[in-house]
Amino acid sequence: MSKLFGIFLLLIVTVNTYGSEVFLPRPWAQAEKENLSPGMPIKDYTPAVVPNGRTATYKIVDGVKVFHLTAEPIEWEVAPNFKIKAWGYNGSTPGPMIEVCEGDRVRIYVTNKLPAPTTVHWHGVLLPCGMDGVAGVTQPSIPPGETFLYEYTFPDSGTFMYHPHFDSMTQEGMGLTGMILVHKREPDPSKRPTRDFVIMLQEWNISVGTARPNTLKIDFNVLTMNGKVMPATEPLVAELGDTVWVRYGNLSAMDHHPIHLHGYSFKIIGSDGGWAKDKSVLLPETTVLVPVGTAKVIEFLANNPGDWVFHCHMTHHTMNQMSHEFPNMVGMQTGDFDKKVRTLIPGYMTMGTTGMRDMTKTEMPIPPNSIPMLGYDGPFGQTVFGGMANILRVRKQTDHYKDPGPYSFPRGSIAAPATQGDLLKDGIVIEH
Ligand SMILES: [Cu+2]
Repeated sequence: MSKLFGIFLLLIVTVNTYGSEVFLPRPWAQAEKENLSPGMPIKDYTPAVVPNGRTATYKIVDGVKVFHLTAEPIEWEVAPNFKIKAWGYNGSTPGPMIEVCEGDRVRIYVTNKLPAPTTVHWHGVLLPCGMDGVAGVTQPSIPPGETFLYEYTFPDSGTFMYHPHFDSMTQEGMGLTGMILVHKREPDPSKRPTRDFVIMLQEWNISVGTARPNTLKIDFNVLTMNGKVMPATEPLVAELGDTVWVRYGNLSAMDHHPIHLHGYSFKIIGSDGGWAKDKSVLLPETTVLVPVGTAKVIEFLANNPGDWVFHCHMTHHTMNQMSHEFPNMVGMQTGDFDKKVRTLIPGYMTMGTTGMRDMTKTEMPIPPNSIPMLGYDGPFGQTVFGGMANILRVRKQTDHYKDPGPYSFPRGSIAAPATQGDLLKDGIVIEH
């Protein structure tokens, strides 16, 4: 009897002391135990595409994928004739995308070539606390000139990000950001997305004619997708019938970006927290809000050919280096004011009286190294539109990801001036 009581007591003590250790699942511990061999592109996953960007290179050492990130000051071209003095990883902002498979073990070396201490936080990745990269809380910061090593196993597929967790306002604001893609191991390519695009959203305050982002400001005049503004953004190319994923990450300082896609209805199938369990119950959307510090994955079937813009729907985020101090000129009657001023300043023109279109005229002299009002020139003219925007080109046939150029519209399918006959037929009366 006393022996039985002893066992009972031991059980209670065991459960109380080690209960949480035994029963709470730690995904990374599970993944470490499984000890899978490194996931391979094509065989295990279809590599994603980073428009305007790059995928990080790695080598495999004893079954571990080894990456090396260097945080450093860089010169970065946001658009032709506009280079900024940013901070990046391995020469770019955002840094190269880290692309791995669920169950992959990685060793990531981080070299600090910045003038300040830094760390790297692996945003959204479920990993042991000591690898979380928070300066002061989980590790000492990496001093300038030093290299730290992070080592962990990715338990889950998903869309994650990386960025410093030391003076984040300055360091992320200067451009230290990057995406992490962890693919599901899927041997059957037909069960994978056909095209998988990755876009990091960032925002910058850069005064016209200067090159250094001002990270102290909380309003932004340069809004980028993968470090570029439209018209420098590389179009996404898809073929009719493709299942397309677009994965957005947002490491802007202050703004959530509602990214709207024309011509399609899509579903938001994942975030940096995981995947939707049942896609059939998801609400169809045309705009995905990507809040600061999140990633969102959208899925759609490419069934509508054409050139479809997608862009942040905050209209100020689709204007390049617009000054918020510009006087409000809309509706102003200038009379013969321009003619009079031209006697003093040849070529003078009052701008902005009908909106922002005047500013996009290419003959306008602009300060060196700036993109004030740089807009997208399409086959039909100027959109007065740039910044956090891009185009999805869907075609019947594509040459992989090669830009097919502007869409050739089927005859008679373009909005055109109404004829007298049209107006008469439908009884439309224009009042003069
Ligand atoms: Cu926006």
